[in-house]
Amino acid sequence: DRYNVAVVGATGAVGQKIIETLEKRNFPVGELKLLASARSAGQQVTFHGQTYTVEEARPEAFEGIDFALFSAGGSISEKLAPAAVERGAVVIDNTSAFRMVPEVPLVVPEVNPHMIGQHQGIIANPNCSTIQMVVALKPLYDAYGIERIILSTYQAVSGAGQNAINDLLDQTRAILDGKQPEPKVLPVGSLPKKHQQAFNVIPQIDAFTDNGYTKEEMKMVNETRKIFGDPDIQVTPTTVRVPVLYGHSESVYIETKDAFDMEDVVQLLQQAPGIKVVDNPAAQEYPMAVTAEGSYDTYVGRIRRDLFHPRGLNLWVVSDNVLKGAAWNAVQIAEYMVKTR
Ligand code: A2P
Ligand code: 11C
Repeated sequence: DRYNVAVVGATGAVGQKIIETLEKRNFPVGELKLLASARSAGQQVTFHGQTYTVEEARPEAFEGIDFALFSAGGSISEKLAPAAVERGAVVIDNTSAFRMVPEVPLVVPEVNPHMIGQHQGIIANPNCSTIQMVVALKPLYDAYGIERIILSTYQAVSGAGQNAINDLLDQTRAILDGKQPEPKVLPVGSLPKKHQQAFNVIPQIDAFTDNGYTKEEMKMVNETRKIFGDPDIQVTPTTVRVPVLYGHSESVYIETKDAFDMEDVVQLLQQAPGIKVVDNPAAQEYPMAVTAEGSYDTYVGRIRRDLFHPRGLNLWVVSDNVLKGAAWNAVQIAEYMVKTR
């Protein structure tokens, strides 16, 4: 069986990786539609040696499509996802548009694949920084329960799209040439004030909400609770942008409900799907952004018990934000649906 697939946002940082992932995984693609804004209509993309032409995303483009993978921003999903569903497609949406809608499953296949079957046309892909954290915490959640999570992120610019990648490279080049960089994108593309990202760390990802936390931080709170189906987990996040192109890193501290043994913790992590443990301090081995770049796995290292809290545990969690954090998680959901139908 073959499936007709539409990629919405095909020219973007995530869209390009979706196409690459479909190809690498040999996903049974029948017809392939590459959709973006009118600006890129006509652009050509190669897939399995064949040339495809990018088209403008319009409701009619979803005629006959089985899977529509969206990553063109929330407003495009709000407008076009219902049009795709009406035409019989299953939408796997990378944006935040539908994540917190109660009827929409918010899925990470390693954590809550059982939710996929409950979809009513739309399945939401969580935020990249949430995905890698819940993959790492899932085996520990199941074994010991988790009472609270305190975390800080070190996020790559690719999370903010292709323009943010280009701008970090431009800024870096300008500074190396002894020029003053002119920041154009970060911290928030849609807000007028910009900060230098090259050689700098910015403690703001997305806009601030009324409670002093950013939208990115509130995604980590709300999405984590929804994915675990546990409204009581306490999550306190600080999300930060660093001058890295690909790969989000996270310092994650948890307090479990039940007591744990450190050897068991390491073994549970080693055996869990989607996780690679890299944790050998004596050899200076631990996950880094460059370790994860290009990989589908979530890397965990620096595993150590808190010095004071008996049920406190520290982890360092790294994953490729555009792969497991977006493109791969979306294709993985589609693969799961194909396998279980
Ligand atoms: P385009 O390249 O034509 O602007 P990124 O996250 O890297 O910024 O990518 C965003 C993706 O969303 C791009 O593929 C972009 O296409 C697409 N996009 C932006 N605006 C629209 C729109 N109005 N309709 C369809 N796709 C859009
Ligand atoms: C970032 N996590 O790294 C953000 C981007 O909700 O899918 C992810 C936006 C989203 O900038």
